[in-house]
Amino acid sequence: MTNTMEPHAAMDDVSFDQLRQLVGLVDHDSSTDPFPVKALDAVVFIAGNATQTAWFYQVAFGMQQVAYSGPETGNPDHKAFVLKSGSARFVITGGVRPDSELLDHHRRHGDGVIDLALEVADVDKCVEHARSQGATVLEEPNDVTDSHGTIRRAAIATYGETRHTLIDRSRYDGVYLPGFEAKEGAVTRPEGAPKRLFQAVDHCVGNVELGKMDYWVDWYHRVMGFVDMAEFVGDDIATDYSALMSKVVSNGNHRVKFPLNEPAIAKKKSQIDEYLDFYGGPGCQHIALATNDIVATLTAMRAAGVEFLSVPDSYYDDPELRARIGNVRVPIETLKEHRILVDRDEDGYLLQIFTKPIGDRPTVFYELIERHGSLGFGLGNFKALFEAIEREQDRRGNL
Ligand code: TYF
Ligand code: FE
Repeated sequence: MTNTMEPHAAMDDVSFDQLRQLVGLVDHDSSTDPFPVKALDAVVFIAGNATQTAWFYQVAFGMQQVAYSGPETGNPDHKAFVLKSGSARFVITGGVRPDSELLDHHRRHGDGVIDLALEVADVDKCVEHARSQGATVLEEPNDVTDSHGTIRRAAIATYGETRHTLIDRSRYDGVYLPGFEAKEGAVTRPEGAPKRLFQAVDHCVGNVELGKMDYWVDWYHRVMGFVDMAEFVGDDIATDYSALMSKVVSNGNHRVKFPLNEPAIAKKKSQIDEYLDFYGGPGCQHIALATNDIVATLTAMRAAGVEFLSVPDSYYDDPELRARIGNVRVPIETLKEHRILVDRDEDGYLLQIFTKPIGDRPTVFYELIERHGSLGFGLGNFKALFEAIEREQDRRGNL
């Protein structure tokens, strides 16, 4: 153990300045923050077969396995694979023993996100504040130690059966957490492949029940000191075409952004209702991955078999879009070829594209996002995007 560790252990070789551009950071004074959050520590998934899902993220998302916990390391209950891409960390877990609680969770919800773990400097302060605001504390602050040092951790409940584990890793220099051993995966990177396909997690979206969006927005304000981000989908857009309402909360410097969706009454079953039905309640709907080369990222993912939503030619041929977008890094013909969406606001522009659901249930999917100054979420694309999502719902037999 040395005390010369990086202040942001999860950052790796992605610098703070790169992150500023990649995920749209703003300046923030955390000294007055009741619940200062440094970063998203990890997105923790449950999978019906973690062994194969970890393989999928290496092959299709270009992630690198760095650590492992399981029966071979003294953890008979479940396996857990730790994967990295830049500052992003995914942990894929799956039950081994038939009586593992993870298997009960999986029976209820299928593959999905069980934990949006947050790196914080002061676990006790955060838990004390959360408790004072009525949050459910699932795990009291406690120390876990191994030869690499000590982690202080706790956990609070958020929407559905999702949790936020809080982790202070400032006194720890191991590869992930005590109980894990450093272990690379067996997948070899193809010759000439990009070093990585994405650099950071941009945002993680939660779907909550009808009428509960404002409750959860207020919960993130009160419990975690999160602030509103400008963009949201209000009643006007909801009733016209989106079939959902959405608001975005973030920590002070926007490093951690959590949009929250609820279903809206529409002609057809809302995509959010479809999620709630198939997931069995509220949960994490999509994770947006920040890339600085969306064309290269999605080309590599498509080659590995990942399927993306498609918008029609008319999206690109619309003179209004062309006028509004102006010049962007990628020629519009290239955007059209790859079906990449583009949006511009007063701060800049962004490029984005969405995968189809990646598992058996129509629940979790991914977004790739390349930001150039824009702090938004692609509001100008909502109509085209939601029509594309509804076409997929129709193919699944939605009324
Ligand atoms: O995160 C967002 O707000 C955008 C748009 O079901 C979006 O990615 C919102 C809801 C949704 C799909 C995409
Ligand atoms: Fe998104």
